Amino acid sequence: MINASLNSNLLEEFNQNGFLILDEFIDLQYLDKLKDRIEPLFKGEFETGIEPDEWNWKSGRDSNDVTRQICNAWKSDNLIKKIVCNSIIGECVSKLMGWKGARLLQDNVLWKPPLGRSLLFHQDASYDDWVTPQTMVTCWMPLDDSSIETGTLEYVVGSHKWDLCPPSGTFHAPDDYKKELKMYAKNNNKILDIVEIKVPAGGVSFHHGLTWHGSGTNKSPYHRRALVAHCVPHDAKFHPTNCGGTGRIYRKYKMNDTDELNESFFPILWKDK
Ligand SMILES: O=C(O)CCC(=O)C(=O)O
Repeated sequence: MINASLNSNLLEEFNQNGFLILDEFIDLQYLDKLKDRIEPLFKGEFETGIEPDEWNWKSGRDSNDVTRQICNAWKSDNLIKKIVCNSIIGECVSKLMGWKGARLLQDNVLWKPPLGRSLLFHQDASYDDWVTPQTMVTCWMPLDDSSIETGTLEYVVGSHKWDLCPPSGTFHAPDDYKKELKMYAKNNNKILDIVEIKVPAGGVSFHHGLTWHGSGTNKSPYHRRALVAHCVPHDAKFHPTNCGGTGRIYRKYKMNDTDELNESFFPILWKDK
């Protein structure tokens, strides 16, 4: 279903740039089936009967020109679960980050329709201060060919070597999706080297949790859909007190008398033997 092998050159590329693109990752035979799952999800049709944790857009209720996002569709749909909970993702992200294992903290289904607006430049790890260690790596899997015209993901090359900057600004459809990034760069004397990535459907881009990234408006007549797995080390725990970022939603999964991230809500994808 997913195939990848990472060699030392690819690991070096990730360490150098803060991201790594592979043109082939998900078997192409699954792409149409995966795309077919997306519209029903945004209509509230859930195969497992379980509602996802976050859901910013509903068919018929919300404006058409925003990027549609669902968080934790794996709980609602078994095919999406097979992708975002795949052990190959866990093994790849562990190797990239030098971890002994990886756990899914959260997935995203992203659907940017024609004229779908931008997503704010941010660092993924800045949203997970409720987890310790506060780190992350993201596996971004486009289901459609992505390019500058379709509002692809944009990275600031090398920004994974910068400090963590707390989240600020509107995430969905901000007036200027680079505003916070430009402010951070100005205040910290950073030079911005931004690349708009081109990844074919079925490929993957991994990025470090500190890598600044965002995406512009879809100016093409085509839909731009992606599945995303946000991963943390397998032995990450709930932070004892922090509940900022997305913690206001996910701390409800903390069990009594333990800081462990429970396997039922944050599945382990892969562990070194
Ligand atoms: O697909 C996008 O436009 C943004 C995705 C993103 O922010 C992420 O995967 O961390």
